[in-house]
Amino acid sequence: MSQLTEVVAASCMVGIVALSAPAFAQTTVTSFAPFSDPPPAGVWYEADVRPGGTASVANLSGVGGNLENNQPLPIGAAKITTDLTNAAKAEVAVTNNYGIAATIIPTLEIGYSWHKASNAGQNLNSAPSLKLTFFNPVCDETPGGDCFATLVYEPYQNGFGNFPPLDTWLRSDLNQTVGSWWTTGGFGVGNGFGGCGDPTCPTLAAWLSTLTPDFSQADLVAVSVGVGSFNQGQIGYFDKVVIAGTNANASYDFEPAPQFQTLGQCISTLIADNCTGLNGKARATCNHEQQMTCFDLFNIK
Ligand SMILES: [Ca+2]
Repeated sequence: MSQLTEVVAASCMVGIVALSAPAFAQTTVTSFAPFSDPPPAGVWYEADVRPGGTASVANLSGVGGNLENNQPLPIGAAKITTDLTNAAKAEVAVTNNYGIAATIIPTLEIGYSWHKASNAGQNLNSAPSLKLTFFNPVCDETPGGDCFATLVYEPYQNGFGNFPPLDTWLRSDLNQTVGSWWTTGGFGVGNGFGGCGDPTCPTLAAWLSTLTPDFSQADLVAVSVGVGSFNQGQIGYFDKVVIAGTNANASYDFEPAPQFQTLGQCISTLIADNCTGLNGKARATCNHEQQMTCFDLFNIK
């Protein structure tokens, strides 16, 4: 048994790893749960998938090009699509008790990698957008307030050009001053319907200082990624969603379902392949993510 294999074997057996440990664990997501209300915390689910829209986890092995070779976390990614109808929409989300706006916006670090694929007849502006939904269960906004608002980050409004690059993995890492967001309305401001009435939408810090005090006490309850509606012909991919600076930090890697029937089979493969067998890319050493892959796949913490 090589020294490396011993390290891997020992790590797998005890589940404790000292190599390049990230600030928090990476979670592997192999599918989207069906819609439910309320959804289980921490579970990615089909928050709003309408006719003509699809949400799945794609295996990118063998597709070639930038999509396969530059993906942030091989071998798979989330895939969201719309057909050539305005009604089509595909939005997936994860919910949790992330904390209230006043507390977490100053510390929030949120990012995702996204890819907009070529598709004849598609809307060329849109790309997978990132959404933050805030809800204040005790406020009483009038008039028209429901104490609920979703802030939407659109790549085409954020420095990627009016027509974001096609067939290229790109990444957006956002915080209170990096990234601008339009609002679906609430907390004293009407629905922006995709715009802001201004070339630049407000940052999160700006929203925190301009919306009503009820917003500052609202909980961030959901993080979503979506395409549509009124964005026809989208083939969007996303991966490596990182949510930090909240009460429920997480990093998500979207991967096809494992071909392993048992945890032992998974670990055996990991060891036999010197860590290369689980994600399709050779690496010099087994890093933390690789070592935790089997445990994540079988939901063993
Ligand atoms: Ca992945």
